Amino acid sequence: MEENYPIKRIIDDHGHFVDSTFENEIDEKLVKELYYHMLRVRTFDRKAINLQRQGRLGTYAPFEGQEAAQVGSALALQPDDWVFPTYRDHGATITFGKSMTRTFLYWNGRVEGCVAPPDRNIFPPAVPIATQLPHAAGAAWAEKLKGTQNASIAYFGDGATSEGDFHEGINFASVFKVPVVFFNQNNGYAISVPIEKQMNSKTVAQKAVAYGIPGVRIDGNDCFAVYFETKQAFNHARAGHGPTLIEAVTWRKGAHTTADDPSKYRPETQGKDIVDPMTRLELFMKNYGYWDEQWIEEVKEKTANEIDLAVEEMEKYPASNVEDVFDHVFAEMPPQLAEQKESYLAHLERR
Ligand SMILES: Cc1ncc(C[n+]2csc(CCOP(=O)(O)OP(=O)(O)O)c2C)c(N)n1
Ligand SMILES: [Mg+2]
Repeated sequence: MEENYPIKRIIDDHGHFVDSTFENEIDEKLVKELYYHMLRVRTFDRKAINLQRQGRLGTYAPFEGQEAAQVGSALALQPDDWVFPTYRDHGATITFGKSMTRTFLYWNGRVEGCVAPPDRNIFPPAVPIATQLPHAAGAAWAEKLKGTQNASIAYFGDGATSEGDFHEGINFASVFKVPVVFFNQNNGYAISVPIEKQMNSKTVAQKAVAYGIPGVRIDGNDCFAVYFETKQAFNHARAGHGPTLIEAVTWRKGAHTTADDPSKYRPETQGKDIVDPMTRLELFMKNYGYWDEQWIEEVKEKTANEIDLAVEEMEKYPASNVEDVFDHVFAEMPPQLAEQKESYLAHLERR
């Protein structure tokens, strides 16, 4: 089965073309767009970890190492598409247009952090694993019934493929032939569980066979492979041919969250041979004459200023309020929940 799903690459680890299919579509605009967004979200990610360490942000889920997968796929979307992210996909949502301020607010436990800009269809991050797949299929179905060209993308991890919602979402999307892209980031682990203990299939992509839809396995650290394969999957969806399952093979460089210590379960040397996605793009830019020192300095400065401003904005909000956890679930609070809220507030009072 693994042989049927070779990992597709456009550039190699040294930033040289290995597949020329899309060579004519790779120009300065696209290269700089990919680099700019990858740099921007990586800087955001590192800042968020620092803020958490300083006690200025709550628990945070970092995505360093997955920038090519998240940015490459987000840039393949059209503005009216729907995005269903997990707690690790803020690289994708920020690229698609979610504000950095609101993304910080989410990690500070503020409900405002779940709000997307009015001109972008971005759902709040799904923390319950795989629950966003049926939602993505449903939104795509609605677009199909309305007769639009809009599609949806569901982001999810390798661990999510063990959940019932993964199968329900993909089966439904396949049966109703709805325009959705199931974008898997296989980063090797579901918290401390390595993929070999998660499943007996050798790839995630091969699971597409069971639903009669295309399955594609790509190098998730090659931003070009991600961008062009996601675009193809969207073209397929918009043309009325239904969903695609994409497996982007990548690597989570850091911890599962800031509350996790990967040295407890990941061998020290594991992943050290994987070339960082930004390094690969930098090498490509140097190899093919796209490297522009002055422009790089400009985007670094622009990004640093943007992030400082977002932190400032975030810190103007009041601290998170535990009552929000109870207050925003139902339009009218059921008695059991009211009781739980009261009892929890009394507990805090006693403490
Ligand atoms: C339904 C459900 N079960 C368990 C958890 C606890 N949990 C949080 S993250 C996670 C691992 C998910 O791994 P994966 O899908 O590979 O995504 P990654 O974190 O690697 O991006 C688990 C089990 C949860 N959030 N929801
Ligand atoms: Mg994972």
